[in-house]
Amino acid sequence: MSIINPHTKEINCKIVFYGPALAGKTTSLKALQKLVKSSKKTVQKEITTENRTLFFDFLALSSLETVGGYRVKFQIYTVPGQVLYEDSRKLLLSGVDGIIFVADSRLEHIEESLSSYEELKLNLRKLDYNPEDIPTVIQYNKRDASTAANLDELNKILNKDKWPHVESTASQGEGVIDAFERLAHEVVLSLKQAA
Ligand SMILES: Nc1nc2c(ncn2[C@@H]2O[C@H](COP(=O)(O)OP(=O)(O)OP(=O)(O)O)[C@@H](O)[C@H]2O)c(=O)[nH]1
Ligand SMILES: [Mg+2]
Repeated sequence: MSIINPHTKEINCKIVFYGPALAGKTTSLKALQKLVKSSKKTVQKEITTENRTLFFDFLALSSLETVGGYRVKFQIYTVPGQVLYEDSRKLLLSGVDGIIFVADSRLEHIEESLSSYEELKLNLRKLDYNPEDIPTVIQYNKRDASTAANLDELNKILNKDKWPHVESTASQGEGVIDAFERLAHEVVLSLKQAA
């Protein structure tokens, strides 16, 4: 749920990177931080991370977009993908305005991506959201891997809900900005529709 601050004329939106363990969520957030900074957009940075995410990583970005004279800001979180942290994942979805689902493109990891996606929908429902109402982009990561499945196959298995999808190799910074901009566009659109 976006938070509107009439004093600072800002709308704060919450974006969550969700997906299975080791799919590349933290790598994507770090790449986003680096790339946005180098293209001179406003960034407040604060990433708290271990090699494996234990609770969340966080990045705040200020967009140049305005809605009704209010500047749009994004509070971006990654969930910990390891199976045992399900409670944290659910907690982090509270108040979400948009989701980047980071899937592992490698064929041998497709089951993990699928069960993480099903868990995402279940957790959204538990929080009384209709998953269809939350703008989502599917980011197919690890496109550089030799066992990466082709996009048609991935979409057939993982994207039955037909969300926009983007290919990425987060470890090389490729596709990460695309995925974020795609989602930011959808989130701003839904804010404008609600305004
Ligand atoms: N080959 C390749 N490796 C990647 C890519 N993206 C991330 N990795 C590697 O995959 C591993 C896991 O990446 P993380 O970003 O920590 O994964 P995560 O989804 O945050 O994992 P959790 O925090 O456990 O949920 C690291 O060794 C990354 O360097 C990619 O596009 N290609
Ligand atoms: Mg992580």
